[in-house]
Amino acid sequence: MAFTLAPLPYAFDALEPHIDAATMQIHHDRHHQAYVDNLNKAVAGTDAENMSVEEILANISKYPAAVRNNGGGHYNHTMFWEILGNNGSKPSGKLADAINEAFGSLDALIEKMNTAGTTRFGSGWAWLTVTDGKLVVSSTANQDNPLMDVAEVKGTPIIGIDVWEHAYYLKYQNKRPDYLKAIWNVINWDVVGARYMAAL
Ligand code: MN3
Repeated sequence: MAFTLAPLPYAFDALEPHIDAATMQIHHDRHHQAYVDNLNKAVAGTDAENMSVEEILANISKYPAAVRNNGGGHYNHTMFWEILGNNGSKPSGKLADAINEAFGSLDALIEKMNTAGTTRFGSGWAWLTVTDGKLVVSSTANQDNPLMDVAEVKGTPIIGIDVWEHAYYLKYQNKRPDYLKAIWNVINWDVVGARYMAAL
């Protein structure tokens, strides 16, 4: 059973003006499609062909780099599209309580995530992860993520922010901090809250 690219769950221009339509279209239709295609090539004829991407990531140290890069790329982008949306939501319920407990406030969490994203040299991701029931901020290089057995901070990611240049260069050029500031306007906190509850 081959891995497939799901359609973007909203229009390409749904995140305007914070994330532009051209970036979303290229990012989803070309970059994510390439991760899916290359993952399928990398697992063809191996045991991983019939595993879920989560199962593969949990034992990623046993696989070649092509599986790590493209399996991570497929998982990370699938989650990225889901946690974005322009619905004006805010953290609520148990997630809001957990954010306040761990970081003091939503603004403090955002600042910590943006520092993680800004200081990640080269390409990678900033993460909010549930680790042993607690919320933790971290970052990874390339397409690594906290589900991988090689990750420094392991757990279940509930927010992942793509800091590869392809995620922001058309609109923000070299200004990664401006992109990171803007993206918090289009986080779908209802989805993040559901991911949090599922991760506990
Ligand atoms: Mn990307």
